[in-house]
Amino acid sequence: MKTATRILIALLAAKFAANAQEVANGSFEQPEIKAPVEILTPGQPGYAEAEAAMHWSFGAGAGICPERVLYAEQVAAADGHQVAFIQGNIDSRNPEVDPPSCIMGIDVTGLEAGKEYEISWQQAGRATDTGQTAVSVHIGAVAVPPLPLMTKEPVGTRGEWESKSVWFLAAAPTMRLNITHHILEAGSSTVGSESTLFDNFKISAGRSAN
Ligand SMILES: [Ca+2]
Repeated sequence: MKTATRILIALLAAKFAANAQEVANGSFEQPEIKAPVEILTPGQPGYAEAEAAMHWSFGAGAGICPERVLYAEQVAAADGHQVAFIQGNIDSRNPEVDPPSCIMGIDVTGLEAGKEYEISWQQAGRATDTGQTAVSVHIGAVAVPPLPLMTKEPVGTRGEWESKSVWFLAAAPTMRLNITHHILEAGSSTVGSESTLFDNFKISAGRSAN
């Protein structure tokens, strides 16, 4: 291959990489959770040190968990070996209140304003839960009110993954994606303990809006 061709390919690859849209750590495999740490959640040992590698931010009651452990006790990860979880609390049973403690979020980067993107992921109710949980999804940019992409949609499975997706119109190169967890109906377990697992967030290539 001629040198000029190699340089052209390298330049094109660099340009593509610079524009590539991304949900960083969408499979929650970073950082790898090793003993003595069981899970990564705010206030737990190792959480603050792990924040940069996680890319996501988690409210209290949310975080990253290995498969087959605690919140994911009876579930293999949908992708890789780790998942995210959000556990509701008693306040989230009030439909008028969405406490920040039930939220996880990330800055989605590399977007082109005016193009449409699809965000897809997999979610599962905790296998041992008996109540009914729900998920809301919002996306926003600085000075732009968060746009609801999904509002209190009930989680349809327990202990099994279901595939979900939403489309949004990019308003800026970086937008904040927030996932909010609700308890619609408390189960027979400890009040407010209902949890939902998430894995494998991905984003499509941008398409021109109609
Ligand atoms: Ca994973």
